Amino acid sequence: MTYLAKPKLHHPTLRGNKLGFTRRDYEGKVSTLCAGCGHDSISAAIIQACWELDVEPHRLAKLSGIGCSSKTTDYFLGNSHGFNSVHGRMPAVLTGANLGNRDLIYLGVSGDGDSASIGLGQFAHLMRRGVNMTYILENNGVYGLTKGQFSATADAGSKSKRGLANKDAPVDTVSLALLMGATFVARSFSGDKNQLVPLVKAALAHPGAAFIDVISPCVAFNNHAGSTKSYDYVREHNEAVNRLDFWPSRDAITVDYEDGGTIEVPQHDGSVLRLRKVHESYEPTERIAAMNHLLERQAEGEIVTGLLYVDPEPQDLHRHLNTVDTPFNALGEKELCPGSAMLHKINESLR
Ligand SMILES: Cc1ncc(C[n+]2csc(CCOP(=O)(O)OP(=O)(O)O)c2C)c(N)n1
Ligand code: SF4
Ligand SMILES: [Mg+2]
Repeated sequence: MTYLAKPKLHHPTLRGNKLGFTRRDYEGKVSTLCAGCGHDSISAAIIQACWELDVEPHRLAKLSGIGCSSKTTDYFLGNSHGFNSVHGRMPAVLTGANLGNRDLIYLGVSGDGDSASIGLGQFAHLMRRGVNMTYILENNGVYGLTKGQFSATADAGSKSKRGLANKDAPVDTVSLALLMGATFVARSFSGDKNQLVPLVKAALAHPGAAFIDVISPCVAFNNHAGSTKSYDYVREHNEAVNRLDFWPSRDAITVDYEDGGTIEVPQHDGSVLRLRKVHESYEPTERIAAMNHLLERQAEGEIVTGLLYVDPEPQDLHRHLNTVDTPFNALGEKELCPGSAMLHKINESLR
């Protein structure tokens, strides 16, 4: 299939967004993943979210590591910047790119092997530094690309395709992201487009470290009875804490919910998150409450999904470092090399 180029023709009735682009303009190459792989549904959600948000493709940079999940950046946003890095090293490359040009929208895509094994340290530091980006972890509990070994996110007791039970405790990337200081933390399911698309939109608009763990079944190696990352298992154990709507600006709010409590979280840029609570007591702006809820429900065997935590006043790496508003890559030699007198002054101030 890979040698078949996608046709570029669009049906004349396809609707355009504010920029005049159709949804197809946000697609990438033909996917080479297994038919039914959850990762393809996540790519479709990213395409939909970027189209609905009117993202200018040249303003977005997508970065990934290694794995079936990390290959997906080739299958969406074919007109955006892209960098497929090495295994577990996407966070460092993304951080460097973000420091060099703060004006782009950064989207990191990774797998559970890429993030929770070889890349665990990088993952933790990306979150604690508050790098302004959206990190989507396509979580299937196995190393899909290397033929289905258990990954570090596989639940204890979960069975492999050949019937062996996993004995090790899992790394819960959502708990870890909360602990490390990410300012937007969510979990979703590749099979729930209605939940996932607004989450991706809200994460892309969030001016800080946004993390979405998406359970994404591997149909080749982890979709059997006994697996806790199969389509059937996730459908049966999925407990949404809330349903999210995202408005890019305050003026556009037209919908009012009738049932269940709602909470509105205004963002810095004037956009608004509106959450319909499924669990009345759930408070998404309290980090400790989010961690407690997650652990309590996990103990009951539930997979909690939805927007679990958001900080309406996030700070990012550039704020921490007090960098100038102009992206570094747009500064000239004069600003970057202010001369030996200035260097001397800086050195003196540090003595
Ligand atoms: C340094 C290094 N070690 C090991 C590998 C082999 N390898 C390739 S992909 C992968 C795991 C991918 O798993 P995951 O990130 O969960 O992606 P998935 O294929 O499941 O989407 C491994 C171990 C590698 N490419 N590079
Ligand atoms: S091996 Fe698994 S993760 Fe990889 S493409 Fe196939 S179904 Fe998807
Ligand atoms: Mg995986």
